[in-house]
Amino acid sequence: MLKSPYLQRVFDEVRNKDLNQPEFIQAVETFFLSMDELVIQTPSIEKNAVMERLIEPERFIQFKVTWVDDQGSIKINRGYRVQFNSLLGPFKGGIRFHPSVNESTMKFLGFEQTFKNALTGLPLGGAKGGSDFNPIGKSDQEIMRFCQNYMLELYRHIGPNTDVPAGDIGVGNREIGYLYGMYKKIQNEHTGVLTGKGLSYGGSLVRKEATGYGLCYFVTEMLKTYRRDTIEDKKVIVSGSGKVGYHAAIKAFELGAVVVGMSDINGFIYDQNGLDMKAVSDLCVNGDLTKKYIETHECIYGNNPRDLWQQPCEIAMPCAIQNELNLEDAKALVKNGCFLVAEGANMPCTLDAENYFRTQNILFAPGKAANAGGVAVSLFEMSQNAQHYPWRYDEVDEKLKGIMRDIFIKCYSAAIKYKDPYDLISGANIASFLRIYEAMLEEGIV
Ligand code: NDP
Ligand code: 2IT
Repeated sequence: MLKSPYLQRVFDEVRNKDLNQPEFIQAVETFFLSMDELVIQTPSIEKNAVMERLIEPERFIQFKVTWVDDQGSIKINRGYRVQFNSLLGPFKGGIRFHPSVNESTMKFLGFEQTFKNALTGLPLGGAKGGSDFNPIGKSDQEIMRFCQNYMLELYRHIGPNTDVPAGDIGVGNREIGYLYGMYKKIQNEHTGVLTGKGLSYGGSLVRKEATGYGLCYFVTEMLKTYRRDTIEDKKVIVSGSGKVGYHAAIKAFELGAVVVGMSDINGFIYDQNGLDMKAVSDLCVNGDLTKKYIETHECIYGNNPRDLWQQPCEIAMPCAIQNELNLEDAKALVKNGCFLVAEGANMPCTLDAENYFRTQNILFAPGKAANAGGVAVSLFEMSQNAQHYPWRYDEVDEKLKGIMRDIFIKCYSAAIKYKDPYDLISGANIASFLRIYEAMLEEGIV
């Protein structure tokens, strides 16, 4: 129940209208819960119908992707691009290939991306795209044919100053390469239309590491501010061992943390003395981390990735997928000594898990702030493409650190001013909202 009758009315309306979109409703609810007092204190938000305007995507594109598998069978998938909000800059956000992709997941991701991108302080609107195509078990040729056919429709909706997609779950360097190759063939031009490109054709150094590294930089700022401490010697568990999880684990280890647990779709691995990070590094390259790790290492293993949350740690970094950590998992983490949770994934914690952490005074880094390093370096990639000049590794890494520090300060300052110093969820929502709200008023009713 929201305190502002206006917010409650808008929430009831969207819940009725988008009844079959639970992830989107969840993202809106979390956001509205942070905005309650500010909306009551600021009548112009209602007068300008700001919330109604914010929760409606500017454009929702759905299209058919037809492709042929290696056996010659014709396959049909659904392709999407949701161009959520362009108040601050061109639409920007990743593409996800995963069977769970549908209207609801696309809209929640586009909505979150809008606020995340606002927090970076950079000129970026919010978007997301994807398909229910499942890349697991597909051959390289099948992946290429799918990507090419997806781009055959997507190309007409994107452009370096219109909408710039990137990777997400199931879309990495290989897929971005195939997507970019097809875009270039159709448009006959090399532009910064996708980010996360290979280094040989316009990619940026540090882009592939940026989300995971940025997450650790954000956690470092939190530990310094709230506990006058560092990540050194802290026991960390990281779920997911893809682009985000792997690089978060590696950076945490480099900074002196003890990475005790990781997971992938097949299960989890846990060693209270710390995983062998050289082996993790070698195995993550080809996927299947958990299955292969247990062939050569003694450790605790379970075939349900969710059971990772039952293992003791001090810092938990959920870096896999939405709603991977529920109330029961949250209780187990707290009981076993976890004092900080940092979201590398988008909305990995359910709303009741998030609320439980709050009641237990757990330090909590919301995804839209803590995982913004990836999209920030994407903007650096766009800048390098526009300049036709690549930046050095240390230059990009320093800029990433600066951006993560700034995001933390923005969230922390807004939390102090509008809620309480520990409420970074509200801090992130309010700080990003204020930037978008200012642009909305200045750009008029469009
Ligand atoms: P990847 O596809 O590279 O990796 C996803 C990882 O999660 C894989 O290791 C996968 O296992 C694992 N996984 C999937 N489902 C589960 C599950 N239920 N439990 C445990 N592990 C699971 O994706 P990314 O690393 O790019 O994205 C991960 C998250 O981070 C997503 O929420 C994404 O939106 C978010 N994010 C990504 C950014 C980016 O730049 N890539 C930026 C900001 C946020 P397996 O390999 O076995 O399938
Ligand atoms: O969720 C995200 O921020 C991403 N998948 C990265 C988006 C981007 O445009 O780099």
